[in-house]
Amino acid sequence: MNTSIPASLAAAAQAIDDLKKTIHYHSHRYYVLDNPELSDSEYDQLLRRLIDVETAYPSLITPDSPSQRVGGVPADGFERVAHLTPMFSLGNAFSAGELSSFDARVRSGLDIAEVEYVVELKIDGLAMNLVYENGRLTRGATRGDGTYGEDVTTNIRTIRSVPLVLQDEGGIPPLLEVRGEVYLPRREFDRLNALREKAGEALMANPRNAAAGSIRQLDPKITAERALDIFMHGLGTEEGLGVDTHSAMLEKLQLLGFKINPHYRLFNNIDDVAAYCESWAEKRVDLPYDIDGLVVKVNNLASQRALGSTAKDPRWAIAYKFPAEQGTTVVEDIFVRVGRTGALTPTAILRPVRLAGSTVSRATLHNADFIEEKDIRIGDTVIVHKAGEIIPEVISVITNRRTGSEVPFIMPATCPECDKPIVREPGEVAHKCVNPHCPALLREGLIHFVSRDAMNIDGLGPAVIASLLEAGLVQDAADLYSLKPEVLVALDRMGEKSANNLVAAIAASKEAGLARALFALGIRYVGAKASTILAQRYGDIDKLAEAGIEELMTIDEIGPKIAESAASYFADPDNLAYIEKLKATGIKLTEERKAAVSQELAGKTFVLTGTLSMARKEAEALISACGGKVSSAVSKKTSYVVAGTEAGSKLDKANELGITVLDEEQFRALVQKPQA
Ligand code: 3B8
Repeated sequence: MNTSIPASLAAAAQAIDDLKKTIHYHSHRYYVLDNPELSDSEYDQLLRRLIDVETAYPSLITPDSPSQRVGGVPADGFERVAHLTPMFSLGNAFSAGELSSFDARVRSGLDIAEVEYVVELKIDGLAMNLVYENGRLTRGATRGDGTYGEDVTTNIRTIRSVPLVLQDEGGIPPLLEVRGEVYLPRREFDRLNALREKAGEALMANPRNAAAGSIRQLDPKITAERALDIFMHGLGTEEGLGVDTHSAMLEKLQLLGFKINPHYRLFNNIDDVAAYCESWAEKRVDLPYDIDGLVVKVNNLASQRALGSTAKDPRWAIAYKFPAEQGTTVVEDIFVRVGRTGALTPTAILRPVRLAGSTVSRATLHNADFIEEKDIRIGDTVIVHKAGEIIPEVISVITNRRTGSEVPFIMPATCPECDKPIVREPGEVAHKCVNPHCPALLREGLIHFVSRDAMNIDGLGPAVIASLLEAGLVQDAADLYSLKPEVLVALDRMGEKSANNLVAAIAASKEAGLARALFALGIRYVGAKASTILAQRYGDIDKLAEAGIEELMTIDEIGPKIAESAASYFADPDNLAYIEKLKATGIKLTEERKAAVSQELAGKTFVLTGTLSMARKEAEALISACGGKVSSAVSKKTSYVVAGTEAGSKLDKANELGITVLDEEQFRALVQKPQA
């Protein structure tokens, strides 16, 4: 290899171009195909040579150069960026039966008897969205809230199996948004943790957390040192890819230079899908990376589009999760947390144990009754249970392991945060701090206010909230809206860019709408669902505030507990003053109503059977927009049975009971939805 530095800019440009092409070729063979032609040292020499030439001619360094994989300069924070197409998360199935229900929904939604499914491993990592423009990687972003993610392009470039430039195999798509899962191979996780242990640093809980932590490093050099990897498995916006099935898309992505997980399979019926999923429950331990289940997808892309998505998940894909796992460990301590309502929640600190693919080191103990009933003591050996992402639970104590040195837990008599006495109202399970000025209430209330299902403000984690409170910058959530970047930068670990991003995120949340704002208020029993129903019904917080308890009780799905709690919240002048303060910040406390809510079908119960040309969820939404309810079984109380094609036993039952049966056309007329 020529090792002299080119004498002219033009010669250097040519040399760099040749080197880049050669290195791209070999790096794809090495990192994606796992089939290198060069030894490691030969490859390193090429890279060294490229860096030498680029160092002599820095103006020729481009972001797609393989030299940039070692990481650039540390960032101040991550920019919030919009995905071209939103990224959804997947609904879960925990059994073959739940897969069958998914299959039934898919077939009824598509109105076809047989569906082709593709089944992939569900890599337990971090969802990533990559954008290629004219074949060049221009952006890598985390999933974030699905609409906006964090721009982590510099860190993504350090992952060797991410192509910086696509391979031209019969045409480069002008625009390609691809999705994948970044993960840390188990060996690499063990290696990093061994290093940490030696250095006396805290260990990382599991490969997924380690991958997430590595991607969110502000210093890309640290990311580059960790052998992250990625499997691509999906599409966002694209132009010119020219595929019509998911499996053809995977093959196409592979030709373009992406790494695809090889264990995907096609099936024509759900029983075979379930058998394949179940076969991985044991085989997965032999994989060099963690999976937390499998993903079942409708293979045909047009069918995927036809099925569409609910507010949260696609209707054309589902995650099959392995059944929960149990294990034994030791309760090392029990501590008490004060929640948003003042309720004390005892939490067990466990000796870390690996369950269902992650390390468990805490379990909720709910309340004093739970602890007493199970007789859980500090020092006990216990059986813990974990299912999916659900918080681990203590199932039982192995009493014959007791040594006599175990210490029973006693609920503190005073609040661990404000020292005021703890009370337990008769008939209530929770011990509570009833001090309205307890700092925990405000802190936890703010954490709830900014959380994902509430105002969804990115960059306002518990640590930042704690610093804001400590610095006396906020007295309530409304104060968040007058924070200025100049003030925020004075906080611990807050750079200028993060401060600007945070102020922008807070401002953006003003548009979240009434449903979220209502949920954010944290009115007791008024959860995300009730908030949506109330927002749809009233469209404006002032109208809601005027509705008394009797009126609220007439709303379907709003029970007496919710109605009472909401009515008494809006009867309190302090709360009304607080709402005026929120309004003054510019927060939108109104909501456009999805459908003109005629209450024509109030009190009517519908049963849907057979196949309709609209998705079942859409039919359900139309019914509920008109005030009706949907039930799954036909009874004397059913008002209407809507029968599509191939309606079965429910139609027979309806005829037997003399219930009005509607065909699709009659149904559409009733809910005022003409055929599209
Ligand atoms: C739709 C399809 C989310 C996912 C998806 O290996 C959607 O497909 C998704 F809304 O999250 N972790 C995969 C994996 C994840 C997803 C997916 N496919 N193989 C994964």
